[in-house]
Amino acid sequence: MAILSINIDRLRRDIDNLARFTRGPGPGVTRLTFSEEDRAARAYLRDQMEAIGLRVVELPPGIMIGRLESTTAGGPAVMAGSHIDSVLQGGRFDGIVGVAGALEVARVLVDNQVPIRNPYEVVILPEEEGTSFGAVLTGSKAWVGQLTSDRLGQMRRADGVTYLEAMERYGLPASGLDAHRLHRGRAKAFLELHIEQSVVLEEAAVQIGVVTTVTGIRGFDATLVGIANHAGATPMARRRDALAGAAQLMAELERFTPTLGAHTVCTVGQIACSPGARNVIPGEVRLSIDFRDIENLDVKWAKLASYLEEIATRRGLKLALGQVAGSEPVSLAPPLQDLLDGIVVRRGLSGMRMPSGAVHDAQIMASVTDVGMIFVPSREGRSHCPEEFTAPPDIERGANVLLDAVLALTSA
Ligand code: HGY
Ligand code: MN
Ligand code: MN
Repeated sequence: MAILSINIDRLRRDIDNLARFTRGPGPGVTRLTFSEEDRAARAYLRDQMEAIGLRVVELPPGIMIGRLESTTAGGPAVMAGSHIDSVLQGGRFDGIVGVAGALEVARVLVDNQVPIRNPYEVVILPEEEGTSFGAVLTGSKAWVGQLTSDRLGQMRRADGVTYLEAMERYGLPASGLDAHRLHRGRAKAFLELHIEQSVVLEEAAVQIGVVTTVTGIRGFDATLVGIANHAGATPMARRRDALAGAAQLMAELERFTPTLGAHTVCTVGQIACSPGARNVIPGEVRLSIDFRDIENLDVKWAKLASYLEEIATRRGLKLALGQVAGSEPVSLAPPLQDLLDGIVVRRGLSGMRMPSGAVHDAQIMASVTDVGMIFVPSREGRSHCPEEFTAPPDIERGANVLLDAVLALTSA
């Protein structure tokens, strides 16, 4: 059979159309799990998948699957996909390139009546970013059974609604969670095409990244407690200022983290100060801490945490650290890395193997099947912001690598 290729115009149209499902006002894309914008994006994807004859289902915990049946004997499904939820005021490409890419691959299979031995499934995963319910990778974790129904019943959005309640309001019964769990054996492989979200490919002028390892992550809520007091009447030497302590803690965290390793990163992305008044010394500050590395997370975090405790104690503040999320670093399947490398060479592209500093549902799917990830360059490494951009020719190359991988896995 002649070499097949994806149609970048169709793929770009999907990316543009999906970018319209965003909560305004504000720049970039804000699409939260089980929101009206999420519902509209899913309806769009359902229409696109049904239009080419895929059978579409939605399952608890909010997974959407478009399935193309095997033309021969059947067997476990070859899955490709990613997520459609976003961070607050994020970009148009994160997650979407993998979903739209997987959909475009299905169109190529259908248009060309490609015989496939294994069924092919486009998989759309919910709440990857953790924007609504506070923990990354929630949908994939719940699907493979790493998060229980009880836990989903405790995870709350800012308005107090739990994941389970939001899912039921969306129309998916909580009682179906166990029955629809993804067990080993149901998938032959899971492939995720994704933007790189860093500068490595661009700076090396390489077209395709073949992911070797996906970083591990720990998410913490930190609370720093001091003493609220009068801003005018309390001398500087007698203060227990929680916000000034938080400022020192953040500065030290930035200084200390690189001493732990080349791949160690740590971010405070949210901060809330109480009572938050101009003339009151802050009595309590809450911070989010996102800590990542590709190895030895617990040992490194223990060092950092004890240093943070030391700073708090020196200032007479109490520091409480509660873990809200965590995933281990995962090495992706070597045979799929080899397969992707071979495709890159056969297509005449430049490629390199690389770790991922972002987390991905792929690392959770790796607990039940072989996983491969394809990266395409991000302009200036920008992501999780409205400026996120990947050029169409880069997306086209990545989607063609995905296509060839699906062809290889469904026919082998
Ligand atoms: O936070 C992450 O690494 C991912 O983009 N959800
Ligand atoms: Mn993201
Ligand atoms: Mn993503």
